[in-house]
Amino acid sequence: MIARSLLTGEVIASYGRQYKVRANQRDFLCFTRGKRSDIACGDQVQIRVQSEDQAVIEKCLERRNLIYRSDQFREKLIAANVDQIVLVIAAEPSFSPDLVSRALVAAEAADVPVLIVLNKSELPSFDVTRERAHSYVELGYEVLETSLKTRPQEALQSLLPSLAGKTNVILGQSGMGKSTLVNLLIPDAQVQTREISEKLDSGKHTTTNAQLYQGTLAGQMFRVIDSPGFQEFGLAHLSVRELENAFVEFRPHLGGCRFYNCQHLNEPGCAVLAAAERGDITASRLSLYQQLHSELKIHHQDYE
Ligand SMILES: Nc1nc2c(ncn2[C@@H]2O[C@H](COP(=O)(O)OP(=O)(O)O)[C@@H](O)[C@H]2O)c(=O)[nH]1
Ligand SMILES: [Mg+2]
Ligand SMILES: [Zn+2]
Repeated sequence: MIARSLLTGEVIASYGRQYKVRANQRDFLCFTRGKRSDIACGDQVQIRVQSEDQAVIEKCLERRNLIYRSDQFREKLIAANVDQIVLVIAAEPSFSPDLVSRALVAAEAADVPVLIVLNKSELPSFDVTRERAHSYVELGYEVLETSLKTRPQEALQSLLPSLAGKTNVILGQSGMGKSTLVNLLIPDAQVQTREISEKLDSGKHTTTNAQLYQGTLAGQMFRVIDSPGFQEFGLAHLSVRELENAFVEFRPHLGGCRFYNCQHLNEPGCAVLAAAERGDITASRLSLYQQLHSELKIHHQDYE
């Protein structure tokens, strides 16, 4: 590899401000120039080769989509250019409906389909979980039940058709079974992780933000991006417009409000509030919308 040459590659792992980029079937440990940290696992980037295994990211190419969380102060990029979000939830530890709903809103805002995996189906408390998750089915989301630990082969059979041929990013709170799922889908995941982190400077211990794995099962190719579990899921970066559209069941009512810039909080003649009044929108979803609205960075509606 000629030093200083420019290559295009894909970010296959991110560790804070360091990245692993695969270009021309080789892996490079990459840094960004300056303080730039707006690069995500799955991004296509242009790198300038510095040595046999190091390079600098010069440019991030245009993304198809970006999954990220944010609060008032910072943004946490999760993954870019994905085909599907696999949201893992379980009976124990019990999942937070608030976090799940926020992840669903993030998915809709990025226009990425979601597959919900209800894991630990063999546990006695599973019936309660299924009931609590029923609202997602009603919203139209695909929900699959698995017991990744006790019935892995069965889980694979039901999951594979939905994952094959796609780049899937796995999201969920910790303890739900994300790593169990990655290890089941990618039997050599630990080897891939080791290979990727080998060249990282061992003196500076870094945590992995996200990592992309490639797998083949039953002749089907797919990719999986593993991400750390989250305890919070802020969406402060959305506009009001993006937020209202991210609630799938709001969509038929948007445009029916008396005021063109209605924010569906307490305005007279609001079609969303009227739908909630009739029970077409649940109280918990409306209150999540209003909570997220209060957390937005920009509160004005940008209509052109
Ligand atoms: N009972 C039960 N435990 C499971 C199942 N799948 C995973 N686990 C366990 O749940 C714990 C958390 O799993 P892990 O994959 O590390 O979750 P993560 O934090 O989301 O990555 C581990 O002890 C797993 O063995 C399941 O289907 N049933
Ligand atoms: Mg894990
Ligand atoms: Zn309204």
